[in-house]
Amino acid sequence: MMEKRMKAIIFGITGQDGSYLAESLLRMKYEVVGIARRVSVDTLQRISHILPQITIVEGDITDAFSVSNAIKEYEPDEIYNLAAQSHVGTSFTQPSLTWDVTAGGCLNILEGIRYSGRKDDIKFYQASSSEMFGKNYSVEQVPMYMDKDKEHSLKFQNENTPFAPQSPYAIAKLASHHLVRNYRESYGIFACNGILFNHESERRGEKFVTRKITKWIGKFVEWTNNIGLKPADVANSFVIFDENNMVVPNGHFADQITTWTFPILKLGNLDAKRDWGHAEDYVRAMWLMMQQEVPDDYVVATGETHSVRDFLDAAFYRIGIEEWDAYVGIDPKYYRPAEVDYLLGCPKKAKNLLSWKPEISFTELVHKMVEHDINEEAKLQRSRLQEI
Ligand code: NAP
Ligand code: F7E
Repeated sequence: MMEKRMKAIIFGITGQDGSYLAESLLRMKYEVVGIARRVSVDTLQRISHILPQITIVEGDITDAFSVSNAIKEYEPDEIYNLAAQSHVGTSFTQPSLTWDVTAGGCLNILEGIRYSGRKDDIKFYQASSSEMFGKNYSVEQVPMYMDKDKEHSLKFQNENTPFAPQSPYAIAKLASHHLVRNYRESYGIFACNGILFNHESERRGEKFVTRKITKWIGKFVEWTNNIGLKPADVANSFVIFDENNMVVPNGHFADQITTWTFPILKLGNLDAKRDWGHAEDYVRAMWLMMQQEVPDDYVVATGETHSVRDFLDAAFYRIGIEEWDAYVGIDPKYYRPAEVDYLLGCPKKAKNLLSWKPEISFTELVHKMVEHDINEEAKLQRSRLQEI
């Protein structure tokens, strides 16, 4: 007898995680249905290579009818809610939209499951976030690495760390987090929260700090190629024109603006620390949570923390530049009204109960992203030249 194929609905399939999760489920022979909203531009780029293998359904997570209709029509075994207005900075300027999508959307799915007539046959995954911890952390006294008699305090967040959200995004995620727990306890729905710490990739949205940095590096390397220099050689010869914030190699002039100058990278808070992993590792954890007998909430993280400065160090180092200060300017417009300064997740529970561990290190992550964006820019340049 033919074994029944598992069927999953992914809300947020066009996003970074949605694309990796869809690929991974297809590899496991799932039938994949993706809900994508109608927008005036193409949002299917991240999944263009797998489009023939998946079913895309038009729907918006804020529209309760399209959500419940999709759940009724496609009768999934698993539902992954990855849809969100996921940019923390944007949540300060569009709090109401963030609330509707990031909190209301989750409620629409939970209600859709509750009234689907199959509530006991559907497993639900909610994309919770380390942002919910906000300024909070737990502290543990641990032995010093070299001197076992001495202790130092380790600050971390795990499933027991109290939440103290610092942004409209985090508050909306926390509302969803509690809704998931409440629907699990009230209606016996298999619903779990993955409290995922930052995870990035070559497909990361370009407004997040990691990708913003690696995209800039990709463009910068292409520019240095065009003027016949290596990135590290520019470092020895460039000057910065303050008024324009342009990189200009010595002996050239700012009025030769298009060819000989390049805008510096403008960022906000460089001291924020994040626990950064690779998205491919993290979608594996999502699936593992859904294969358990009992639904539960899990922290997914690497257990390491790095500042934005550390990311810059590793990214610039990849192109042979050790001193990057002059290439990076601070623009207060990227500061947030309230910041999350420090995130370091303790993934012990996920390691013990899901046998999950990340495979891609921080340095590998940075290098993968930098190399990808250098190659992408080179490809773009070639296609531009072919058009001429
Ligand atoms: P992402 O790239 O920003 O993707 C978000 C997805 O949500 C996109 O597919 C987007 O569709 C969709 N979406 C937005 N508004 C929608 C609406 N009204 N109706 C239907 N779909 C809508 O985010 P990600 O990095 O993949 O993250 C996936 C999820 O995990 C998000 O919920 C995020 O908040 C959460 N999370 C992410 C991280 C991280 O570090 N990446 C950490 C913790 C939690 P469009 O393509 O049309 O915009
Ligand atoms: O900021 C600082 C910024 O926007 C990281 C989302 O996936 O992870 C993500 O949220 C840090 C912050 O990610 C710029 O102030 C400096 O301290 O890349 P980000 P995020 O806010 O940590 C969590 C877990 C999620 O759930 C979210 O969905 O970098 N920073 N300069 C900057 N950030 C940005 N975006 N742009 C800058 O120019």
